[in-house]
Amino acid sequence: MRRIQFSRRRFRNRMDLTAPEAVLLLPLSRLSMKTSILFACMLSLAAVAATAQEFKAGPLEIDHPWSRATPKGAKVGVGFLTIKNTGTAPDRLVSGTSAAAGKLEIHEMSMDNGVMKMRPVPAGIEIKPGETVELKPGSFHIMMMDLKEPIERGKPLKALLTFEKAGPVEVEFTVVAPGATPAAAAPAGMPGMPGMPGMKR
Ligand SMILES: [Cu+2]
Repeated sequence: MRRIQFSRRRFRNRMDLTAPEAVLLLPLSRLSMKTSILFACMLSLAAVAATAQEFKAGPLEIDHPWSRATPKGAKVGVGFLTIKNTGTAPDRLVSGTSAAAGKLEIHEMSMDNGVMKMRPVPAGIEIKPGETVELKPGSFHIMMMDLKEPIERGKPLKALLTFEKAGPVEVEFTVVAPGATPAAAAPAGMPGMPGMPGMKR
């Protein structure tokens, strides 16, 4: 009997407290929700700004160059990007250099008797007018050979890419975690590509 009275009193006390509080809390919670939505928007904008970098060389648009962090002592790194040719003449990515690497090579990965292999593409990559060529895992990529130091996550990597007609253009690779694929670089619905393991040189 006593217990019931006690709990009832507590219940009433709580109700008395929550009634005015509820009035105060409603706009407060709305405000915090708005703030958190705004904050989320700001965060996603920052993420876009960090990954969706665009560089121009004449009629060529180079979109979000990205690379993967490498373990200590690793001698090779890899770079990916998208090149769009908005012009009327074909062009060709022929070479590149970077202070971070001894040399840059243009490579292609392909299946050879069920084994993923990569090979240099000395002639470079052609980008026809109106065409978009994607350098991506499992396909064309820029191989960074003889790395001077490991490629560090979050530390942009500068390189100079040279096109046959558009000439040289400085780009900056966004560096993601090893094995990671930036969302911007992997269109929805695209199956995850296998990384370097299993690849023979
Ligand atoms: Cu390669």
